[in-house]
Amino acid sequence: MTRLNKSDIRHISSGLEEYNRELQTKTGRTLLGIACHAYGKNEIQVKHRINSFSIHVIPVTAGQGIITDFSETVTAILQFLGFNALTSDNPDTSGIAHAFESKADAVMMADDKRFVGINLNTRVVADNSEATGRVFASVLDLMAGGIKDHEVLVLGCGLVGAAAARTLLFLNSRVALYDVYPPIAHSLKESLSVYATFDRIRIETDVNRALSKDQYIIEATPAAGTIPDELISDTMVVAAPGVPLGISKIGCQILKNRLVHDKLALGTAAMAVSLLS
Ligand code: 2YH
Repeated sequence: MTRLNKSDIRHISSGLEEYNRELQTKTGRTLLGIACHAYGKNEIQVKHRINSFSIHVIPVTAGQGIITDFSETVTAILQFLGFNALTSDNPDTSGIAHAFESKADAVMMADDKRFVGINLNTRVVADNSEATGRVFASVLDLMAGGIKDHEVLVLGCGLVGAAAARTLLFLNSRVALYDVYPPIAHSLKESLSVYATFDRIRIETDVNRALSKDQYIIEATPAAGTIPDELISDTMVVAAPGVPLGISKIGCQILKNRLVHDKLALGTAAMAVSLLS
């Protein structure tokens, strides 16, 4: 599981306006619009509610401890969307207690294993891996103008790739699953069989062949260089939640508006929208 570091998040807050414009160009929707699309929510109704929905972001010192600016960046993303968000002055237990005492609607917090949002009224838990996979699958749906009946190559079958694959099946697309550890792809195929018939799910073993054939890609691996420059076609469209990004700088230039990648913003936006009751 990738742990973000200071340099991963340094420019997120100051780049939100620009990223929002970039998303509009690439998908036709804003950061909030994409998160609403992922959860089937009406953006206008959501906009009416978010400024009174209070979220405390609580720094967590457990395990490897606090990542400089992590909580502040999550708060900045939430505020950018219009939520009534703040970074708690108190970490850990004190932060949770203070959130309840001040009647916050939700908390967001991350340790080394999970980044979650919890609605303190409804007890709904939003998991970052799940929300990230779901929102990036929705990005692909928007970029494709509807992903229904298209095959999507899912690179990386961990928690994020699994959530993306599940969402794509809900959107009636077909998925080809690839993981460097084939048993992980096979086990995901088994668990996805409750959502779709097996003819919509296949295992890919030859990733280079698949990359030269498939147009739509979810890049959800924790590795660099998973999509080599020479395999990027003029029609390839990539939604990439993986950190680090599996595409070189040149690859990004080739893909241009056919690539969406970020390290925190879309996943956080999706979590927050899913917490609204
Ligand atoms: O980055 C992480 C974990 N790898 C979970 C990621 C889930 N997709 N956690 C962030 C830790 C933040 C830290 N405890 C803080 O600053 O509060």
